[in-house]
Amino acid sequence: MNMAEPSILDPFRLRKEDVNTFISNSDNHIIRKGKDMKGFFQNDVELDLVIYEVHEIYGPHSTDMGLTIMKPGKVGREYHMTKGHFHESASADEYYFCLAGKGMIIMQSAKGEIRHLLLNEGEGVYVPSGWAHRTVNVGNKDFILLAIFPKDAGHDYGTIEDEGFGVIVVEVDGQPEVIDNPSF
Ligand code: S6P
Ligand code: ZN
Repeated sequence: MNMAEPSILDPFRLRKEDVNTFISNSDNHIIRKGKDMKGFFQNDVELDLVIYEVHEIYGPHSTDMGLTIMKPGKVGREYHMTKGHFHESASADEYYFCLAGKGMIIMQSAKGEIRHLLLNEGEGVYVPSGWAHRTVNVGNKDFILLAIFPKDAGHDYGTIEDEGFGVIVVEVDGQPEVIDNPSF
């Protein structure tokens, strides 16, 4: 996260129709392409393929927000997914709300416990502190996810980049299935 000044926000309602308002107020824009995710999927990924984008708004006080927009698609049998991370701060938990599409949140604790939750439009998920989290677009349209997290959360990408999650999400007969990660 860079050190840009926090934006001061007026009260606002965020629906899927308001995504462009969020984007035009964002303080930081991240684009993750295949070349940023080498080694994350079981198969090789096309280097210039945009997998997802994140628009962040730095709140003026204790929280920041991230809006993740994930393109539908697969790399081999695996659905598009985020890199996934632990938070650097041991106490940083997070709330996710699905504004559009259909996704799955994979969570894994430092002890190795694994949970996966399906998220449809209008549904939310609580990510407790100490759990790594990854988002997977298991639908056939953009998956749009709002995240709210403490300013000091930080991202520890290294652990997941090195070890991965214990499960992957693949398409089987047109449906998402969570299976053991053969590379874990
Ligand atoms: C931040 C929050 C999200 C992710 C975003 C992209 O704590 O969990 O905003 O940053 O979904 O995922 P990743 O793993 O590339 O940061
Ligand atoms: Zn997070």
